Amino acid sequence: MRVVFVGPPGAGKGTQAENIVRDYGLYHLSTGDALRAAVKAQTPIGIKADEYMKAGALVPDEVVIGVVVDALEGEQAKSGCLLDGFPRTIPQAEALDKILAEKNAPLDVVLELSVPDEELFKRLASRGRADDNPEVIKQRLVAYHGQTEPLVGYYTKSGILRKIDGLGTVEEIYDRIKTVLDEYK
Ligand code: B4P
Repeated sequence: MRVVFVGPPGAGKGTQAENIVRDYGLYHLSTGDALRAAVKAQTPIGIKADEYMKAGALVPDEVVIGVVVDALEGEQAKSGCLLDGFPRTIPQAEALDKILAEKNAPLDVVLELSVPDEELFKRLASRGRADDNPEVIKQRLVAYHGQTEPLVGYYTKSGILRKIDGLGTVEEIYDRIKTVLDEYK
């Protein structure tokens, strides 16, 4: 099963991804985690990504697509994966379609985790990561609505989008996710 997780910053993608990969045995690729690791290690990609992440902007497509191509080099796409926070733009979605088509391993489902902006502000302010201050959160939401939300139309057209209500406890939301994913097992 190949799954994409789309949702605004703080929607709980990372939180729910942990449950999903544990129960469904999927390879987990979080571009946010991969980029943060690259920043920490000060690799050339990390040095480049850092300035964008600090400002709440998306890291350029060619950088992130490179990370994903490398990460999916092996059998992960064939045996099942959860792409968490990728794609985040239409060009990224088109690149992913191409990568997966070459492997003859198309996406099964795209989960859109939806949470209103007011709630996202509350969650992120209490998390306190380096990019969680109010100004940067505002920028990340602008980037989400402008660059990432168009993916909802893109995947609705391909007929694989499923919307998940992201309000409630972590357990309640995970139950909604399981109900959908069990259809694809
Ligand atoms: P990500 O690492 O993907 O982070 P995120 O979108 O902020 O968070 P997520 O939705 O995973 O929230 P979480 O579970 O942690 O991206 C970080 C940055 O990397 C981006 O801004 C961008 O610059 C860059 N980037 C990544 N991918 C990219 C791409 N493809 N293209 C370009 N740039 C890219 O939850 C947040 C908080 O809410 C936690 O504190 C959690 O405890 C809490 N929470 C979760 N569920 C809850 C619930 N049900 N109720 C209450 N609180 C909850």
